[in-house]
Amino acid sequence: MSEDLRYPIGKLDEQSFTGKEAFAEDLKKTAIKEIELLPQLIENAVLNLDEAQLNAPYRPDGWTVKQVVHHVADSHINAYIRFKLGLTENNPTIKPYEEALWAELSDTKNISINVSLTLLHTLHLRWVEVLKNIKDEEWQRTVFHPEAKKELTLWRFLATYSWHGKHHIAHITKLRERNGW
Ligand code: NI
Repeated sequence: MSEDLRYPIGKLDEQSFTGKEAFAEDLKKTAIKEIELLPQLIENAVLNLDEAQLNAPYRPDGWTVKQVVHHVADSHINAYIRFKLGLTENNPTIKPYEEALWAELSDTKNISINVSLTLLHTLHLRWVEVLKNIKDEEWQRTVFHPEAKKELTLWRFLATYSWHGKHHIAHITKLRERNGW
């Protein structure tokens, strides 16, 4: 079977965690730990890459390594806000965003990935502090996604974002493996 360059760890719904809407302590701890480790793991994934390698697409017509790193920061800023909205308001409508267009803006083009790595380290400190203190029953709190037109639980979001970090790190590590970098 040929390698799936776009979904190297599979899609979210293929992950065993995701179908389980019921709260489980062990799954929660694993997912929060993965989110906690993400900034260090993505930093490790790009270690010693040079400028040309950072500007290489992780797959044909895909984002560059640089865009992937800045995208993870973009996405997780939104994630943090979604959790805080969901914890403090009753089924608030969240704001989808055009991630492909965000990845074309000047900050993604012109700012060093070190800035987004630092941002991820600090952002995840605050985000994980929030996650660790969500009470068992609060995981079933919802936000409303206007494009999917459905209510999504914070529990579902936890699965989504633990997968999301691993998904993008694999884009970078698999690219390095294929190229012997
Ligand atoms: Ni993404």
